[in-house]
Amino acid sequence: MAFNSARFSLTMRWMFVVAVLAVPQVVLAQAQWQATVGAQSKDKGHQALAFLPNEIWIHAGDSITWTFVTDEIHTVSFLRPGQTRLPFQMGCPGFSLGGSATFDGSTCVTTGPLVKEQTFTVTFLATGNFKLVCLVHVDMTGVVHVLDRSATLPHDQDFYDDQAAEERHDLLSDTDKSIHHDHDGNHERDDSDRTRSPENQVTAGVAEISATAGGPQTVALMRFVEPTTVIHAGETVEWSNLGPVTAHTITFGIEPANPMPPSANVTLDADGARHAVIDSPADSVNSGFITAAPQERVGLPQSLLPPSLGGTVTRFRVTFTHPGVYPYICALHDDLGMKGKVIVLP
Ligand SMILES: [Cu+2]
Repeated sequence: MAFNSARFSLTMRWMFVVAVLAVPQVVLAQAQWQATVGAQSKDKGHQALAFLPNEIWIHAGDSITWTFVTDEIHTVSFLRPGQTRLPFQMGCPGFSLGGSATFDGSTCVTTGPLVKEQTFTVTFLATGNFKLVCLVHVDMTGVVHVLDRSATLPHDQDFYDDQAAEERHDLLSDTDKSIHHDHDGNHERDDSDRTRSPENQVTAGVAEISATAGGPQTVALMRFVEPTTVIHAGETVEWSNLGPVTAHTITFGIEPANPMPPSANVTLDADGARHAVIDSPADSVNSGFITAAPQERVGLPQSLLPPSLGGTVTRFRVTFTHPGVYPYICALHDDLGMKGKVIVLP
Protein backbone atom coordinates (compact mmCIF):
# COMPACT_ATOMS: atom_id res chain seq x y z
CA MET A 1 0.00 0.00 0.00
CA ALA A 2 1.74 3.09 -1.24
CA PHE A 3 1.13 6.29 0.63
CA ASN A 4 0.22 8.95 -1.89
CA SER A 5 2.01 11.87 -0.39
CA ALA A 6 1.33 14.14 -3.37
CA ARG A 7 -2.38 13.57 -3.09
CA PHE A 8 -2.35 14.04 0.72
CA SER A 9 -0.50 17.28 0.31
CA LEU A 10 -2.97 18.51 -2.29
CA THR A 11 -5.90 17.60 -0.07
CA MET A 12 -4.36 19.39 2.90
CA ARG A 13 -3.70 22.43 0.80
CA TRP A 14 -7.30 22.41 -0.46
CA MET A 15 -8.62 22.09 3.09
CA PHE A 16 -6.42 24.98 4.14
CA VAL A 17 -7.83 27.14 1.36
CA VAL A 18 -11.37 26.26 2.42
CA ALA A 19 -10.50 27.11 6.01
CA VAL A 20 -9.02 30.47 5.06
CA LEU A 21 -12.12 31.30 3.02
CA ALA A 22 -14.51 30.15 5.72
CA VAL A 23 -12.98 31.70 8.83
CA PRO A 24 -13.17 35.37 7.82
CA GLN A 25 -16.84 34.94 6.92
CA VAL A 26 -17.58 33.71 10.44
CA VAL A 27 -15.58 36.49 12.07
CA LEU A 28 -16.97 39.25 9.89
CA ALA A 29 -20.64 38.34 10.17
CA GLN A 30 -22.23 41.37 11.79
CA ALA A 31 -24.78 40.34 14.33
CA GLN A 32 -28.14 41.98 14.79
CA TRP A 33 -29.21 41.99 18.44
CA GLN A 34 -32.66 42.62 19.90
CA ALA A 35 -33.74 44.38 23.10
CA THR A 36 -36.89 46.05 24.40
CA VAL A 37 -37.61 49.41 25.98
CA GLY A 38 -39.99 49.51 28.95
CA ALA A 39 -42.78 47.14 29.97
CA GLN A 40 -46.29 47.65 31.26
CA SER A 41 -49.12 45.82 32.95
CA LYS A 42 -52.30 45.14 30.99
CA ASP A 43 -54.05 48.16 32.53
CA LYS A 44 -50.92 50.30 31.84
CA GLY A 45 -50.85 51.30 35.53
CA HIS A 46 -47.55 49.57 36.31
CA GLN A 47 -44.71 50.83 34.15
CA ALA A 48 -41.23 49.34 34.15
CA LEU A 49 -38.93 52.24 33.32
CA ALA A 50 -36.17 49.94 32.16
CA PHE A 51 -34.15 48.66 29.23
CA LEU A 52 -34.76 44.92 29.00
CA PRO A 53 -32.10 43.66 29.21
CA ASN A 54 -30.01 46.63 30.33
CA GLU A 55 -26.56 45.12 29.74
CA ILE A 56 -25.42 43.61 26.43
CA TRP A 57 -22.03 42.46 25.11
CA ILE A 58 -21.56 42.76 21.33
CA HIS A 59 -18.81 43.02 18.70
CA ALA A 60 -17.78 46.24 16.99
CA GLY A 61 -19.82 46.44 13.79
CA ASP A 62 -22.85 44.74 15.37
CA SER A 63 -26.24 46.44 15.63
CA ILE A 64 -28.87 46.47 18.36
CA THR A 65 -32.54 47.07 17.59
CA TRP A 66 -34.58 48.39 20.49
CA THR A 67 -38.34 47.80 20.27
CA PHE A 68 -40.60 50.11 22.29
CA VAL A 69 -43.54 48.31 23.90
CA THR A 70 -45.33 50.79 26.19
CA ASP A 71 -47.81 53.65 26.04
CA GLU A 72 -45.43 55.59 28.31
CA ILE A 73 -42.81 57.46 26.27
CA HIS A 74 -39.09 56.62 26.41
CA THR A 75 -35.94 57.43 24.48
CA VAL A 76 -32.88 55.34 23.58
CA SER A 77 -29.97 57.75 24.00
CA PHE A 78 -26.16 57.55 23.99
CA LEU A 79 -24.44 60.72 25.17
CA ARG A 80 -20.76 61.57 24.84
CA PRO A 81 -18.75 60.88 28.03
CA GLY A 82 -19.21 63.88 30.34
CA GLN A 83 -21.89 65.45 28.15
CA THR A 84 -24.56 67.46 29.99
CA ARG A 85 -27.93 65.78 29.83
CA LEU A 86 -30.65 67.85 28.14
CA PRO A 87 -34.45 67.56 28.33
CA PHE A 88 -35.80 64.89 25.95
CA GLN A 89 -37.49 67.63 23.90
CA MET A 90 -33.98 68.90 23.04
CA GLY A 91 -32.31 65.47 22.76
CA CYS A 92 -28.92 65.60 21.07
CA PRO A 93 -28.30 69.03 19.50
CA GLY A 94 -27.40 68.68 15.83
CA PHE A 95 -28.44 65.02 15.59
CA SER A 96 -31.22 64.32 13.10
CA LEU A 97 -33.81 61.85 14.35
CA GLY A 98 -34.50 58.67 12.39
CA GLY A 99 -35.09 54.95 12.68
CA SER A 100 -31.40 54.09 12.88
CA ALA A 101 -27.99 55.56 13.65
CA THR A 102 -24.33 54.70 13.94
CA PHE A 103 -22.47 55.37 17.19
CA ASP A 104 -18.77 55.43 18.01
CA GLY A 105 -18.83 57.40 21.27
CA SER A 106 -17.79 60.70 19.72
CA THR A 107 -21.24 62.18 19.08
CA CYS A 108 -24.56 62.02 20.93
CA VAL A 109 -27.23 59.76 19.42
CA THR A 110 -30.90 59.64 20.46
CA THR A 111 -34.45 58.89 19.49
CA GLY A 112 -37.27 61.29 20.10
CA PRO A 113 -39.88 60.17 22.65
CA LEU A 114 -41.17 56.85 21.26
CA VAL A 115 -44.07 54.54 22.20
CA LYS A 116 -45.12 50.97 21.45
CA GLU A 117 -44.48 49.44 18.04
CA GLN A 118 -41.67 51.88 17.24
CA THR A 119 -38.06 50.70 16.89
CA PHE A 120 -34.57 52.19 16.79
CA THR A 121 -31.41 50.48 15.52
CA VAL A 122 -27.89 51.53 16.49
CA THR A 123 -24.77 50.16 14.78
CA PHE A 124 -21.74 50.33 17.07
CA LEU A 125 -18.60 51.15 15.12
CA ALA A 126 -16.01 51.36 17.89
CA THR A 127 -15.06 49.25 20.90
CA GLY A 128 -15.83 50.64 24.34
CA ASN A 129 -18.36 50.59 27.17
CA PHE A 130 -21.25 52.90 26.41
CA LYS A 131 -23.93 54.10 28.82
CA LEU A 132 -27.49 53.84 27.58
CA VAL A 133 -30.04 56.27 29.04
CA CYS A 134 -33.65 57.36 28.61
CA LEU A 135 -33.87 61.16 28.47
CA VAL A 136 -37.46 61.05 29.79
CA HIS A 137 -36.66 59.07 32.95
CA VAL A 138 -33.62 59.29 35.20
CA ASP A 139 -32.70 55.97 36.80
CA MET A 140 -33.50 54.16 33.57
CA THR A 141 -30.04 53.19 32.39
CA GLY A 142 -28.05 50.42 30.80
CA VAL A 143 -24.67 49.67 29.26
CA VAL A 144 -23.51 48.25 25.93
CA HIS A 145 -20.08 46.58 26.00
CA VAL A 146 -18.63 46.71 22.48
CA LEU A 147 -15.74 44.25 22.19
CA ASP A 148 -13.15 43.65 19.49
CA ARG A 149 -14.32 41.25 16.81
CA SER A 150 -11.77 38.67 17.94
CA ALA A 151 -13.22 38.53 21.46
CA THR A 152 -15.62 35.80 22.56
CA LEU A 153 -19.04 37.10 23.56
CA PRO A 154 -20.41 35.80 26.89
CA HIS A 155 -24.06 35.44 25.87
CA ASP A 156 -26.32 34.80 22.88
CA GLN A 157 -29.68 36.32 21.95
CA ASP A 158 -31.61 33.55 23.74
CA PHE A 159 -29.88 34.46 27.00
CA TYR A 160 -30.86 38.12 26.61
CA ASP A 161 -34.46 37.21 25.72
CA ASP A 162 -34.73 35.09 28.88
CA GLN A 163 -33.10 37.76 31.01
CA ALA A 164 -35.41 40.46 29.63
CA ALA A 165 -38.47 38.31 30.38
CA GLU A 166 -37.26 37.67 33.92
CA GLU A 167 -36.52 41.34 34.64
CA ARG A 168 -39.86 42.36 33.13
CA HIS A 169 -41.66 39.92 35.41
CA ASP A 170 -39.68 40.98 38.49
CA LEU A 171 -40.35 44.67 37.92
CA LEU A 172 -44.04 44.43 37.03
CA SER A 173 -44.89 41.94 39.77
CA ASP A 174 -43.00 43.82 42.48
CA THR A 175 -44.68 42.42 45.56
CA ASP A 176 -43.89 45.39 47.77
CA LYS A 177 -47.25 46.43 49.16
CA SER A 178 -46.62 50.08 48.51
CA ILE A 179 -46.76 49.51 44.78
CA HIS A 180 -49.16 46.61 44.53
CA HIS A 181 -52.71 47.03 43.43
CA ASP A 182 -54.87 44.72 41.38
CA HIS A 183 -55.10 45.15 37.64
CA ASP A 184 -58.69 46.39 37.66
CA GLY A 185 -57.39 49.60 39.13
CA ASN A 186 -58.89 48.92 42.55
CA HIS A 187 -56.74 49.31 45.57
CA GLU A 188 -57.61 47.00 48.39
CA ARG A 189 -56.81 48.67 51.62
CA ASP A 190 -54.97 46.64 54.17
CA ASP A 191 -54.27 47.66 57.74
CA SER A 192 -50.66 46.56 57.45
CA ASP A 193 -50.14 48.63 54.31
CA ARG A 194 -47.45 51.11 55.22
CA THR A 195 -48.70 53.63 52.69
CA ARG A 196 -52.33 53.37 53.73
CA SER A 197 -53.77 56.81 53.36
CA PRO A 198 -55.66 58.47 56.20
CA GLU A 199 -58.86 60.36 55.35
CA ASN A 200 -58.48 63.10 52.76
CA GLN A 201 -55.07 61.77 51.70
CA VAL A 202 -54.43 60.57 48.15
CA THR A 203 -51.31 58.75 46.97
CA ALA A 204 -50.35 60.36 43.68
CA GLY A 205 -48.10 57.68 42.25
CA VAL A 206 -45.56 55.31 43.75
CA ALA A 207 -42.14 54.36 42.36
CA GLU A 208 -39.13 52.33 43.34
CA ILE A 209 -35.61 52.19 41.97
CA SER A 210 -33.78 48.89 41.69
CA ALA A 211 -30.68 47.94 39.74
CA THR A 212 -28.83 45.27 37.84
CA ALA A 213 -25.08 45.32 37.26
CA GLY A 214 -25.97 47.25 34.10
CA GLY A 215 -27.41 50.17 36.06
CA PRO A 216 -30.52 51.43 37.84
CA GLN A 217 -34.06 50.90 36.62
CA THR A 218 -37.41 51.94 38.04
CA VAL A 219 -40.90 50.56 38.42
CA ALA A 220 -43.68 53.11 38.75
CA LEU A 221 -47.36 52.91 39.61
CA MET A 222 -49.08 55.51 37.42
CA ARG A 223 -52.24 55.74 39.49
CA PHE A 224 -54.02 57.79 42.12
CA VAL A 225 -54.11 54.87 44.53
CA GLU A 226 -57.39 56.11 46.06
CA PRO A 227 -59.11 57.38 42.89
CA THR A 228 -62.29 58.53 44.64
CA THR A 229 -62.21 60.76 47.70
CA VAL A 230 -65.36 61.78 49.57
CA ILE A 231 -65.20 64.87 51.79
CA HIS A 232 -67.41 67.67 53.08
CA ALA A 233 -67.41 71.26 51.85
CA GLY A 234 -64.71 73.29 53.56
CA GLU A 235 -62.31 70.34 53.84
CA THR A 236 -58.92 69.93 52.24
CA VAL A 237 -57.57 66.97 50.24
CA GLU A 238 -53.83 66.31 50.17
CA TRP A 239 -52.04 64.49 47.32
CA SER A 240 -48.55 63.07 47.92
CA ASN A 241 -46.18 61.57 45.36
CA LEU A 242 -44.50 58.65 47.13
CA GLY A 243 -42.03 57.84 44.40
CA PRO A 244 -38.70 59.13 43.13
CA VAL A 245 -38.05 59.77 39.43
CA THR A 246 -41.64 60.03 38.18
CA ALA A 247 -43.41 63.40 38.26
CA HIS A 248 -47.20 63.67 38.36
CA THR A 249 -49.74 66.50 38.31
CA ILE A 250 -53.15 66.98 39.87
CA THR A 251 -55.07 68.89 37.23
CA PHE A 252 -58.68 70.10 37.49
CA GLY A 253 -60.55 71.63 34.56
CA ILE A 254 -58.65 72.73 31.47
CA GLU A 255 -55.27 71.05 30.98
CA PRO A 256 -52.56 73.66 30.38
CA ALA A 257 -50.24 73.37 27.37
CA ASN A 258 -47.27 73.11 29.74
CA PRO A 259 -48.28 71.21 32.89
CA MET A 260 -44.86 71.63 34.58
CA PRO A 261 -45.44 74.95 36.41
CA PRO A 262 -48.35 75.36 38.83
CA SER A 263 -51.27 77.53 37.68
CA ALA A 264 -51.43 81.11 38.94
CA ASN A 265 -54.09 80.27 41.54
CA VAL A 266 -51.70 77.92 43.43
CA THR A 267 -49.94 79.23 46.56
CA LEU A 268 -47.31 77.75 48.88
CA ASP A 269 -48.08 76.57 52.41
CA ALA A 270 -45.51 77.18 55.16
CA ASP A 271 -44.19 73.61 54.83
CA GLY A 272 -43.60 74.09 51.10
CA ALA A 273 -46.62 72.11 49.86
CA ARG A 274 -48.59 73.73 47.06
CA HIS A 275 -52.18 74.71 47.86
CA ALA A 276 -55.23 75.87 45.91
CA VAL A 277 -58.84 76.70 46.73
CA ILE A 278 -61.55 75.47 44.36
CA ASP A 279 -65.03 76.99 44.53
CA SER A 280 -66.74 75.24 41.62
CA PRO A 281 -66.30 72.22 39.31
CA ALA A 282 -65.85 74.80 36.54
CA ASP A 283 -62.58 76.02 38.11
CA SER A 284 -59.24 75.07 36.53
CA VAL A 285 -56.29 74.33 38.81
CA ASN A 286 -52.98 72.67 37.93
CA SER A 287 -50.58 71.54 40.67
CA GLY A 288 -47.56 71.64 38.39
CA PHE A 289 -45.07 68.75 38.62
CA ILE A 290 -45.25 67.01 41.97
CA THR A 291 -41.99 65.11 42.28
CA ALA A 292 -39.14 64.21 44.62
CA ALA A 293 -35.92 66.21 44.47
CA PRO A 294 -33.15 64.57 42.41
CA GLN A 295 -30.75 62.22 44.19
CA GLU A 296 -27.78 64.02 45.76
CA ARG A 297 -24.39 63.59 44.10
CA VAL A 298 -20.94 64.65 45.24
CA GLY A 299 -19.71 67.63 43.25
CA LEU A 300 -23.16 68.93 42.35
CA PRO A 301 -25.04 71.75 44.12
CA GLN A 302 -27.58 70.68 46.75
CA SER A 303 -30.99 70.39 45.13
CA LEU A 304 -33.61 72.94 46.10
CA LEU A 305 -36.68 72.47 48.24
CA PRO A 306 -39.57 74.92 48.08
CA PRO A 307 -40.18 77.77 48.48
CA SER A 308 -36.88 78.32 46.64
CA LEU A 309 -37.18 79.12 42.99
CA GLY A 310 -37.00 75.85 41.09
CA GLY A 311 -37.49 73.80 44.23
CA THR A 312 -39.34 70.51 43.98
CA VAL A 313 -42.62 69.72 45.73
CA THR A 314 -44.01 66.32 46.66
CA ARG A 315 -47.37 67.51 48.04
CA PHE A 316 -50.41 69.36 46.73
CA ARG A 317 -53.48 70.42 48.73
CA VAL A 318 -56.86 71.62 47.55
CA THR A 319 -59.56 73.11 49.75
CA PHE A 320 -63.07 72.63 48.35
CA THR A 321 -65.55 75.30 49.44
CA HIS A 322 -68.68 74.01 47.68
CA PRO A 323 -70.40 70.64 47.14
CA GLY A 324 -70.05 68.94 43.77
CA VAL A 325 -68.15 66.30 41.82
CA TYR A 326 -64.64 67.36 40.86
CA PRO A 327 -62.88 65.08 38.32
CA TYR A 328 -59.13 65.48 37.88
CA ILE A 329 -56.26 63.94 35.93
CA CYS A 330 -52.50 63.60 35.99
CA ALA A 331 -51.70 65.62 32.88
CA LEU A 332 -48.67 63.39 32.22
CA HIS A 333 -50.30 59.99 32.66
CA ASP A 334 -54.04 60.31 32.05
CA ASP A 335 -53.52 58.31 28.83
CA LEU A 336 -52.35 55.45 31.08
CA GLY A 337 -55.50 55.78 33.19
CA MET A 338 -54.21 58.11 35.94
CA LYS A 339 -57.44 59.89 36.84
CA GLY A 340 -59.48 60.52 39.96
CA LYS A 341 -62.37 62.48 41.43
CA VAL A 342 -63.29 64.29 44.60
CA ILE A 343 -66.91 64.13 45.72
CA VAL A 344 -67.68 67.08 47.97
CA LEU A 345 -70.76 66.64 50.14
CA PRO A 346 -72.54 69.59 51.80
CU1 LIG B 1 -48.81 60.86 36.59
